Amino acid sequence: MSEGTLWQRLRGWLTPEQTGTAAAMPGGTRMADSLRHLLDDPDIPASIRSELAADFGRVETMLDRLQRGELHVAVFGRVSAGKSALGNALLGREAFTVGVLHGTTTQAEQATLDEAIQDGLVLIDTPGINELDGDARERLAFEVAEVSDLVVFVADGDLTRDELDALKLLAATQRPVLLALNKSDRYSPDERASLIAHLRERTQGLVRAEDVVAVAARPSPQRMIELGADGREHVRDTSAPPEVAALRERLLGIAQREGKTIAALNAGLYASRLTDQVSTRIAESRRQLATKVIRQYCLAKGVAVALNPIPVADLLAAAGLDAAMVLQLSRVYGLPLTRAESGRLVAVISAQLIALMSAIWGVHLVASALKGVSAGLSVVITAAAQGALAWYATVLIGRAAERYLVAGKSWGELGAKRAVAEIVASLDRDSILREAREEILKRLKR
Ligand SMILES: Nc1nc2c(ncn2[C@@H]2O[C@H](COP(=O)(O)OP(=O)(O)O)[C@@H](O)[C@H]2O)c(=O)[nH]1
Ligand SMILES: [Mg+2]
Repeated sequence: MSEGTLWQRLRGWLTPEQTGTAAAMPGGTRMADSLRHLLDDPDIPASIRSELAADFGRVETMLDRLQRGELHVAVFGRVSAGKSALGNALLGREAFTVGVLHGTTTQAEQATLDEAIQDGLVLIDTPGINELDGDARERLAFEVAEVSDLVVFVADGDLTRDELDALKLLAATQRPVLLALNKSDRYSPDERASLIAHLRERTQGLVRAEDVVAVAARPSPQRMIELGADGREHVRDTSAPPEVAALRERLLGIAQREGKTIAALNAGLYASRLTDQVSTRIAESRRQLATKVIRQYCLAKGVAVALNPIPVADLLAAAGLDAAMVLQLSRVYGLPLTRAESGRLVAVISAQLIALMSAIWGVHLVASALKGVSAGLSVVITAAAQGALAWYATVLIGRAAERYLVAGKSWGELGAKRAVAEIVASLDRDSILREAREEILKRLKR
C-alpha cells in the first residue's frame, strides 16, 4: 500500500465528516461540539476573552484540526539522531533538511518547530535536545507535546540520561510516545535485537514494548563491488531505501486503537484546562468588582452614619443602602435580583447579624469600635466610630450576600445562620474597623 493511501485511511478514521455518523466518531464529534460551545459561550466576558486570547486561539486551532482530521506527529530526540531524516521517510518526501544542526541553538526561544503536511499527516520536526539546558529542554518538550497528538522519540543507540529524562517529560504529558531506534542499518540483526530489548526494558512504563521499534530513515549507501564488462572491478554506491515500515505500522496501530480519540482527547485536555482558567478568571474579576462595590457602599454608609449618628442597634436596620448594594452585587454575579428580593436578602442577613451581635458582641463591639480612641473623645471621633460600625455591618452584609450569590442563590445545606457566622468569623473585625475609622475621619475633616 502506498504512503498516500495509508495516511488517507488514517485520515478517514480521524475525520468525523467522512465517517458520517456521530456514533462512528463519538469522541471527536462530542469534543468538537464542546469546543465550539466553549468558543461561543456568551457568558464569557469580553475582557476575559481578550485576556486569554492566545488560549482561545489555540482551542480554535484544535477545533480546526479535529474537523480536518489531521494527525500531528512530532519527532523528538538528540541532534543528529536522524529526526529530520525520519520525518522525511514517514512523509515520503524531502520536507526537512537532513544533516543540518538546528540543535546548535542553545536557546529554546530561538528553536523553531518545522511543520510539513502530507495527506493528513502533519509532521513536526524539532531541534535537537542535547544543546539545551535542562529547563530549556523541559520547555521544548512541553511545547512539542502541546502541538502534537503523538511523539516519536528518535534515538540512534542506547539512551543517555538526558534522553531518558526528556522521554519521561514527554510521557508525562499523556501523549502516546513511540521510541524509534534509528540508523539500525549500522547494527547487525543480533545487535539490533538486543538493543531493542534493552531499550524496551529501560523505557518500561513510559513506552509500550511494541512501540519501541528499529528503523533506518536514511541508511548509508551500500558499497558494491561489481565486475564490469571490461573485466575490472568497479565500486558502486547504491542508496538503500528507508526502512520505516515497522514504525509506520505502529503509528497506524495507535491511530486505529486510539487515534480516533487522540486528537479529541488532547483538544479536550487543553479545553478543560482553559475552561478552568476561564472560570477562575471570571470568579476573580467578579470578586474584585464585588469588593469595589462593597467598599463604595461601606464608605457611603459609614460617612452618612458618622454625619448623622444613630443608635448601634439601628445600624443594621438602616437597610436602604444595603439593599441597593446587594442589588448591584447580584448583577456582578450574573444573577440579578429584583429590588424586593435584595431587600429580603438583606433582612435575612441582618437578622442573623443581630442575633450574633446580641449573643456575642454586645458592648464589646462598641468598645472595639472605639479602640485606640483616647480620653477627651471629640464628637467627630465618636461619630467616626459609629460610622465605622456601619461600615463593618455593610462589609458583613455584602460578603454574606456575595457568598449566597456565588453558591447560585443558596445558603447551602447549613443555612443562613451558619453561613453568616462563618463570614463574621472569617473577617478581621479590628482591622476593618480601623480602616473604616481612618477613611471616614479623612472625609469628615474635609
Ligand atoms: N546510517 C544512517 N544514517 C542516518 C540515518 N538516518 C539519518 N542518518 C544520518 O544522520 C545524520 C543526521 O540526520 P538528521 O536527520 O539531520 O538528524 P537530526 O539532527 O536529528 O534532524 C545525517 O547525516 C543523516 O544522513 C540512518 O537510518 N542510517
Ligand atoms: Mg534536523
